[in-house]
Amino acid sequence: MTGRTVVAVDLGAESGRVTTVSFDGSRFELDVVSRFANTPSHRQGLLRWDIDDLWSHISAGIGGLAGNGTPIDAIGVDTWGVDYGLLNADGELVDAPVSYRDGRNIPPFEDALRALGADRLYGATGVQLMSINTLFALMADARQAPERLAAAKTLLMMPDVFHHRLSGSLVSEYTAVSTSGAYDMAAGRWATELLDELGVPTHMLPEVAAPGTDVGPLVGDLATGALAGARVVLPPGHDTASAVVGAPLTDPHGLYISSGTWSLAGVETPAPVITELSKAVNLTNEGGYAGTIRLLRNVMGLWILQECRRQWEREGTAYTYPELAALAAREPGLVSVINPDDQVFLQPGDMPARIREYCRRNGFPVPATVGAVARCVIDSLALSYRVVVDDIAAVIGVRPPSVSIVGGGSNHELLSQLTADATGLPVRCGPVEATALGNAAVQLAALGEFDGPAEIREAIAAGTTMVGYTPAAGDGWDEALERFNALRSRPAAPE
Ligand code: LFR
Repeated sequence: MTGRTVVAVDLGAESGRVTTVSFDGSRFELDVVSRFANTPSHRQGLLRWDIDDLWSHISAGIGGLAGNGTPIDAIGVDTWGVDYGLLNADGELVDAPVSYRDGRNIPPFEDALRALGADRLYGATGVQLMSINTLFALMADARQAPERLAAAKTLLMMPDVFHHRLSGSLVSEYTAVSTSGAYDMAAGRWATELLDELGVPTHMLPEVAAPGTDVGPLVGDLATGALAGARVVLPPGHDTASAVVGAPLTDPHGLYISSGTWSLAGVETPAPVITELSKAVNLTNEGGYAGTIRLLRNVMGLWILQECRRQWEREGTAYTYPELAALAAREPGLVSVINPDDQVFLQPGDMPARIREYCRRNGFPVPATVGAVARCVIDSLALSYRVVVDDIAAVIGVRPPSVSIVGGGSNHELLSQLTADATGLPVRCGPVEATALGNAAVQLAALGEFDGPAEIREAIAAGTTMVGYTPAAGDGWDEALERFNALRSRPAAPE
């Protein structure tokens, strides 16, 4: 037994966690040492992240380990994708990073599509065209706040903003960079020609480092006691990339769904798949661990239900997720469906009202009750996954034979069962902590504990009790799929 302990910091767009992960040569042991909220707020006209608040929680969580008897071998941070911080020549943030949910990206996104076309944008990067991509945020900076970019010496993707605070490192991690829509996935370099054409300066783009890179020792006041010898090791910095490492896939073409605020559904491939068809169905090629590619679709995910819940709370009733699932389960299925990826659902706000308006506009029965709204969202997510299975099958020529759901959404029983029903595939759920496990396992691999993803997944599978769902023979899905596809091919509604 070797016995190593690393710290996995995982920041989602709603909350963050600091977890210690110990590995004794066969089993993982996780201990969440701190949990905190991550709430963007409007400042200077934009929806921004509070990096100092996040850092105070992260450093308090890590700092609390200094007095423990267990030495910490390494620390790594993963976060949501696409967002970035701009650092000046002194290594300080030029200003508070902007959230991808701010509406500022939408005009540049539409302009770039008009000016260059989807072919050029997709062909240059291999990344799903979405308004949230870093590329469009950088265009917004270049247009509205050129001084931000002029003052920037280095752009760091969000995980690396924290790796910089931990170690002084000024590189950006590959999987995080791969979400930017500004990186050429086939060539493995920043898509500088594309950025030039769109008027985005490139002087601040950093060197890109692979997951597993040791970027130096922990520095500063934190480096004391049990933390004195800790290294800062880049995990897959994009939370989804860490979650996919933590997904106990056994089949090479098995579909994973990393289920949380977003649902990231796809397969692992050995190389980017950038074809006419992958472009037509808008599948993204994000970078994975050990040279793999995550060929996936970004589906809006449980965000819609989270926002509904917040609205109902504002109106006076605080439902728990299990309560919402129970209310939804009592409703008849597939009555009204929405396209979760419609732009109208992206920004925070009164989501139940938007869903009702969407159903009215598209000629579906308007969901009147809390249960009916929740059911509409859950059915629609299951249909989205079915479409991903169909699209992946068409693009790679192999139909995924099974589905593995990981992350916080993997304990959502109704959604898991409906995913099995909608796709006709067996579904296995777990682990809930796939992201922290994947993050930690890559650090442990860098320390010599694992020899690649297969070994990592074997160890994770051995330590996880997974819950299985078998597709129920049911009708209605094919007909609902037609309605759903008709919605998806309609142009987005005017705001
Ligand atoms: C999930 C995630 C998705 C990314 C979205 C926005 O947490 O990282 O993969 O598309 O957040 O960054």
